[in-house]
Amino acid sequence: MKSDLQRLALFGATPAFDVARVVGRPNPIDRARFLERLNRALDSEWLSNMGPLMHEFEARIAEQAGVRHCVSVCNATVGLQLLAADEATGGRPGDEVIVPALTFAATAHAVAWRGLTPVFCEVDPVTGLIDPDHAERLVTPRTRAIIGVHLWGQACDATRLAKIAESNRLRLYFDAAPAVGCTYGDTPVGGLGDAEVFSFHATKVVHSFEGGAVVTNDDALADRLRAARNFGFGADGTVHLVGTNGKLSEASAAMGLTSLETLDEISARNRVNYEQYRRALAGIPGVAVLDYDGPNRNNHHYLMVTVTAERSGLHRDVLLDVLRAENVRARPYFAQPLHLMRPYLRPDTRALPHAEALCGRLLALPTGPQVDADDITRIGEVVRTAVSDAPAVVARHADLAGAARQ
Ligand code: T4K
Repeated sequence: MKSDLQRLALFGATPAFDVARVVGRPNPIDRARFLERLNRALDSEWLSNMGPLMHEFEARIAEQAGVRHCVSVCNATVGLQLLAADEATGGRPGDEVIVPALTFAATAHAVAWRGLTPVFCEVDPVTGLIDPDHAERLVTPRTRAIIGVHLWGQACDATRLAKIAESNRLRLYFDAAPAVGCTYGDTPVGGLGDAEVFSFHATKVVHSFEGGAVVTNDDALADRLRAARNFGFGADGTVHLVGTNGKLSEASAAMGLTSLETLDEISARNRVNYEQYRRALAGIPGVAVLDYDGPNRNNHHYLMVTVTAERSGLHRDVLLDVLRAENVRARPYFAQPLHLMRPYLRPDTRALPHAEALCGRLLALPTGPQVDADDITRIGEVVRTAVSDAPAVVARHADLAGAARQ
C-alpha cells in the first residue's frame, strides 16, 4: 500500500471533515427577511389560496424568466402533471410523451400519473441532455408531446426540439426543475417551448421548502393552469375543468421570495467553486468535471463529475464510499435510467447505452456557500489519492463491504 492511502478515512485515518459537506443542503437565506414576511402572512391571517406573497413571488419569477406568466404550484411534479393533463396536450390513455431516459423519476411519473405513456429517449453521451435525433425517430401517430429536461442547469437544444415539435404538431415542454437563472444562449430558461417547469424544492438553487412554477407566454394555457391548480375554478368562481390542489402556500412564497434574492450571489459563488473543482480535479485519470462553459449560462447549482472506471480504476460507487468516509456526502445523480425502473421496464425495453453508461458514472459533489476553496482542494486530494492507488482502494472497499455483511 502506498503511504498516501493511510491519509484516507477508508483506511482508518480521521475523516477530512468534522462537519459533513452535503449535496442538497438548502441554500442560506436572510432569516430576518423571511421571518418578517412570514409574520406579515400570520398577521394578515391569509395563509394560502393565492395570497399576496404568492402573487409577489409569481411576479418576481416571471420577471426573472422573462415570461408573461408564472403559475406557482406546490411542487414541480404537480406542475408537470398539470401540463400532461392540459387540453392542448390532448392525451388519451396510452398516448405517448417523449422524455429523456436520464432525469429524475418525476419527469416520467408526471406523465404516467395522467395515464399517458412515457417513451424514453437516448441522451447525449457527454452532457446527458435529450438527443433530438433520437427524439425525432421516436415520434409516432400517438405522440402528443416532448419534454426536454435542462439537466443540472444545462439548457437542452431547444431550437432543434422546437422544429421537431412544430413539424409533428407536438407540444414542447421543458422540465427546468434545476434551471432557474440559467440561459439558452441569451434567452433566460423559462421562455422556451410551450411551457417550462421550475422546482423550488429545498434542495434547489431557489427554494420555498416545497414548491414549483409553470412559466409560459401562452395566455390561454396560463388561465387553464391557474384553474387546474385550484380544483378547476376559473376567475369567475365556477369550475371550468377537472383540477387538483396544486397551490403554493404563503409560507412557501415567503421563503421563495427570500431565497430568490440570493440567486445571483449564490450562482456567482458556485461559479467560483466550479472553477476551483476544475483545478482540484485536473489531470486525475477518468475523473472529469462536466463542462458548463458553452454558450448557455449555468447557475452552477450542481457540480457534476463523471467517473469512468475503465480509466480511473475504480467505479463511481467506490469513490462515493471513499468520500462518504471523509464526511463528504456526494450523490450519484442519477444512478438509474428511467427505462430500467420497475414501473417502466417492459419485455421489449430497448437498451439506451448512453443513458445507462452515464448512470453508472455521474456523481454530484458538494457545492454552494457552505463549501469553500480549501474544502474543494481537500476533496480533490482525496479523489486524487484514491485514484492513484485504485486497486488497493477497491480491495479495501471490498473487504469492508464483506465485513459489513457478516
Ligand atoms: N424534475 C427534475 C429534473 C428534478 O430534479 C426534480 C426534483 C423534479 C422534476 C421534481 O421536483 P419537485 O416535485 O421535487 O419540486 C431530491 C429532491 O427531493 C428532488 O426535488 C430533486 N429533483 C432531486 C434531484 O433531489 P432525493 O431523493 O435525492 O432527496 P433526498 O431526501 O435524498 O435529499 C437529497 C440531498 O439533500 C441529501 O444529501 C440530503 C440533502 N437535504 C435534503 C433536504 C430535503 C438537506 O440537506 N436538507 C433538506 O431539507 O431528491
